[in-house]
Amino acid sequence: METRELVRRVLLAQGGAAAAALALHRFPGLTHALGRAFPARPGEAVLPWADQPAPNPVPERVGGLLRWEQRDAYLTPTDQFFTVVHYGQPAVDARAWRLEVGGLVQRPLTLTLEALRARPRREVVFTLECSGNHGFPWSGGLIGTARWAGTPLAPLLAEAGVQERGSEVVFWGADAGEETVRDVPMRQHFARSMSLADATDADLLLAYEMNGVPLPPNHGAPLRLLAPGWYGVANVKWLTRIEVRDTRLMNRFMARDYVTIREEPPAVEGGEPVWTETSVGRARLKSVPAKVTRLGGQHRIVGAAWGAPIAGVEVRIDDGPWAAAALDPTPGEDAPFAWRWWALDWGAPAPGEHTVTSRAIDAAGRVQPAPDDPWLATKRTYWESTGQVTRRVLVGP
Ligand SMILES: Nc1nc2c(c(=O)[nH]1)N[C@H]1C(S)=C(S)[C@@H](COP(=O)(O)O)O[C@H]1N2
Ligand SMILES: [Mo]
Repeated sequence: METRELVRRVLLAQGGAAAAALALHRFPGLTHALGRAFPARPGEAVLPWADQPAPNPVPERVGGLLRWEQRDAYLTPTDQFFTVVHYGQPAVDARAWRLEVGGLVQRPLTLTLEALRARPRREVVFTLECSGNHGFPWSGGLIGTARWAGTPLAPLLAEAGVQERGSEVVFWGADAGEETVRDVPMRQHFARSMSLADATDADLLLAYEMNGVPLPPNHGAPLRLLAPGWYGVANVKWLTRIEVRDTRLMNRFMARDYVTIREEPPAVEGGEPVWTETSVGRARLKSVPAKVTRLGGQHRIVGAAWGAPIAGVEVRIDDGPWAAAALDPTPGEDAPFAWRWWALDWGAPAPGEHTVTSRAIDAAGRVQPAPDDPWLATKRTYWESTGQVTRRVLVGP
């Protein structure tokens, strides 16, 4: 069946949601309220996955993991949005708080929150994924999508006037903790950096709002860097200082943790393996099956795809052929940093246990790799686990 036809049928099956979805399609601007991509239908049952995630072993650092089966609204409600804190949540006094822009700039700046709010405002719908998502059997829910608002970063850097020598931009958080290197304890703040070219990308925002309310304390109040198209770790919370340098930042979060290490086969036969170590940066193409539902004996697989502009998603049941899923139009063509929801009607499969695997295809034709793809098989660290996800589901008689 043609995808367009499948989309039409899916929308018809959703009844009232269909009109809403079509209306969204006509007004793809981000000022509208986002609808519900493939929402729960009256009377439908969600079949529980047979493979439930293991319990979270680090609740002091990681919380609010997404429960894929329960997801319904397109945007992740703020109080259900996952959190990652490496040094705990700092106490930030919003009135005393200032943002400094300094280092290799001609005109260092100090800005209040009011001054930042008075600057041009922009919104973006962005799916924030921790690079550790799916790195462990418990961690498949480190993801959420919000509508963020803030002011673009690039004009601020231009106003400060980056000096000729400036090549790297460091984003400092208010949170700090003890790091020990070679037995030497040091108290350091959370920080990440980007090249000047990346930091002046027009999409980067200094965000003060999440889903229409001021940024909550656990998501970085009063201000965080919002880097659409980058993994979670680049989105520095509790931002206090932006500093231009002429050297790379080599702290824990750039050069020790969040480093993806690969052992690639020798370049020449009989040679040594080639080790590559890269700092986690831009998001990568990915998808998951989120839930299997059943309504009147008919089954449907619903899931999400993100990390790159999504051109399609394919689904495989057991060892069968790949079948094209229907993409929900939400949130529209102009939101390349937001997840797309997809669905595949599965009919009435034979009772028993089945596996469901999805793979996303991006606008450039790249396909989400299988777990045994060399790109993933040579990876020795858990970050950037972007392989196809297979879930198990028990279908009743
Ligand atoms: N200051 C600061 N910023 C931070 C972190 C942190 O520990 N401290 N964690 C990072 C990581 S690893 C992720 S995945 C995201 C999570 O953002 P959230 O807690 O708003 O979901 O924040 C990033 N920004
Ligand atoms: Mo993360």
